[in-house]
Amino acid sequence: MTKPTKLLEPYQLGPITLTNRTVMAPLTRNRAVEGMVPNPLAIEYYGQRATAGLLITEASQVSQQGQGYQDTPGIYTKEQVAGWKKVTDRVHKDGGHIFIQLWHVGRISHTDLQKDNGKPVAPSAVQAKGKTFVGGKFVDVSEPRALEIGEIPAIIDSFRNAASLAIEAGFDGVEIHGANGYLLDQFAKDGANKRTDAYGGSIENRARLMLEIAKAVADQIGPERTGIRLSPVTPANDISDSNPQPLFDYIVDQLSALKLVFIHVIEGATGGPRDVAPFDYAGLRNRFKGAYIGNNGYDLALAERTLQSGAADLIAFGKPFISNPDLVERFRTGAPLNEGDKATFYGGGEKGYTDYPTLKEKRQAAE
Ligand code: 8OZ
Repeated sequence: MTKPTKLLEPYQLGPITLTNRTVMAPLTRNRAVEGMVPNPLAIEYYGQRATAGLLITEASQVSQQGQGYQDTPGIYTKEQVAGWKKVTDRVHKDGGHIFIQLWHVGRISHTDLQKDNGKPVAPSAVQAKGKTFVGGKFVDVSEPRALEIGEIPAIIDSFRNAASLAIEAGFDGVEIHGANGYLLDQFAKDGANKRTDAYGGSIENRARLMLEIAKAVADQIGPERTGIRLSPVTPANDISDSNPQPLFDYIVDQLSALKLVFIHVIEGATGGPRDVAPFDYAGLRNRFKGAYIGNNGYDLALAERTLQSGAADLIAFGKPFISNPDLVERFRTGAPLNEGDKATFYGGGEKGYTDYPTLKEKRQAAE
């Protein structure tokens, strides 16, 4: 059995002291209520997991245009801010820290979710091969339209505004969703970006939107409260790039110059093999002055080994945190983990959300 030592050490992340080096990865759960307000059950759900060093919320759209699946929460209305405030209050009361993930899906959306049933927006009018979940079923994503260059400032504003609302809602900071084939990843990668203006073509041009948003958010709430998630080689949501290494080397150099507090890197294929394509993650880590959060398929042994080797500062766990609210305690004691129930990952209520037992509850139930 691996005895974690480094994983359970505190870590200073900008102005906040994390009690350990585990991060709860952002996890889409599709349980938002009317007005895309977080479900009141989210208070209990995140509260139960407050022993993670850092919680990162499920991806939360910065505008209606940025939504791509049914019942994902937003961070653009006062009702949403009020809903999130209850979540952050609980997590802080329970001794945890929490960032919100700011999301714009770009072309991974459906006309049913868009204003006046319009087309989703994207760098270019290229439909992704993939599905989204709307109206209770999986359907093909819609054909998008290319954003006009004049619309880009409003997209940047929507992230700046969401970041400001996040602080109002009591979050310790934000993670910009730059990964998994959503808008910022679509702009960055040449499989989806066919533009010929200042936002397409060269690496500098394709990275521009992600970096302008990172700068706008950091200027608004402070770089020490701004992180970003990246997925250099994932094929998720039909995204691809012909040469990701120089692209992400450039992006990370720029993010480092902006003094972002962390990069959160999905190593390999999201939720799949870590070795899907050759990529030098250590190179990214060495270029970046802030914290490196490693993610994707880590178990306790790999997490501890990675931290010990210095290849990462923090490790994010996704699915293990769905089914183990007391994941950190289980790691500390070497206890077995609960299995997750895939049928309740997306949508629904308490079942598979707030009802996974802690070790203590399991023991009490057995008595
Ligand atoms: C699972 C289902 C829907 C969205 C991501 C936000 O992959 C997501 C997501 C995950 O980053």
